[in-house]
Amino acid sequence: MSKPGAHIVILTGAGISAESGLGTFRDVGGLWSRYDWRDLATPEGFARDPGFVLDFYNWRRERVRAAKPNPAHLALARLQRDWEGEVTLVTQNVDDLHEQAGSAPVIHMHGSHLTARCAACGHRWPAPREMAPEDRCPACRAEAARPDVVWFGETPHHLEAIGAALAAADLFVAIGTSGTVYPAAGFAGAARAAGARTLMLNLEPAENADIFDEARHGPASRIVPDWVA
Ligand code: BJW
Repeated sequence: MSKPGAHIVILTGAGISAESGLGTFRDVGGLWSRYDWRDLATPEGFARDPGFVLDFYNWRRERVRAAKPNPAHLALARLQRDWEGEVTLVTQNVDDLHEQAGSAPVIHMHGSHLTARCAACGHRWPAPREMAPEDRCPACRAEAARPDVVWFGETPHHLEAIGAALAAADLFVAIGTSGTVYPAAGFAGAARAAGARTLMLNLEPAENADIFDEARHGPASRIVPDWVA
């Protein structure tokens, strides 16, 4: 842990939700080993075959709606509530398991499964159970409904607020993320350059492991509560 009053910035990835039954992307059997991300997680793939992409997200949204937070999410919510300093929680995940666990606020840098977005006017609304290519935006009526997630080549959300938190961090902790996708994979380096200590909590060493001062390996449901305790 860190000294009382310290500012802790936490970045979570798919690994924290793995034990809640949601698949990761790059592990053996992960989503990107079974599906081509160029077809499913790029604006070009969506333009080529919107029905295929929406079906993929309809299936994943259904799984997210059924998922429950695990002890790692609950431990972070406890930390955020009880810590005497500031805790900035940034997630790459598009599920709502941090919120279900009681965390607030949560910075969703890659968007959310639970909202839809209009590709024409940017309006957001609660995602219906099934999205279809002919869905209209409730604000501008364009046939341009898309999942409210950040695909490759698109700019992640809230980068200014995240940058400010990294610059002020005393401790940066990455949990359940492979350290392969930028800009998130660069956050540990940015925090360290600004003087923070860096800690990785992951099943195995991440791609960017050399940036961390300390690493603890194991399932998030065990190592996160152990760290918070
Ligand atoms: C456990 C566990 C357990 C398992 N307990 N741990 C060349 C070089 C550098 C960058 C680029 C490049 N070419 C292109 C780029 C940019 C590109 C990028 O980084 N590509 C790389 C792949 C090379 N990035 C982008 O395009 C981003 N935008 C961008 O850069 O804009 C430009 C810009 C930058 C800065 C300022 C302004 C503008 C956008 C990236 C969007 C990523 N989108 C996705 C899909 C979201 C929607 C959806 O869910 O479908 O986001 S892809 C996917 O990867 C998803 C995730 O959020 C993201 C990260 O994955 P994550 O969370 O790390 O999961 P995994 O599966 O990789 O890792 C899980 C880890 O958990 C593993 O290590 C396991 O061991 C561990 N684990 N079980 C603990 N029980």
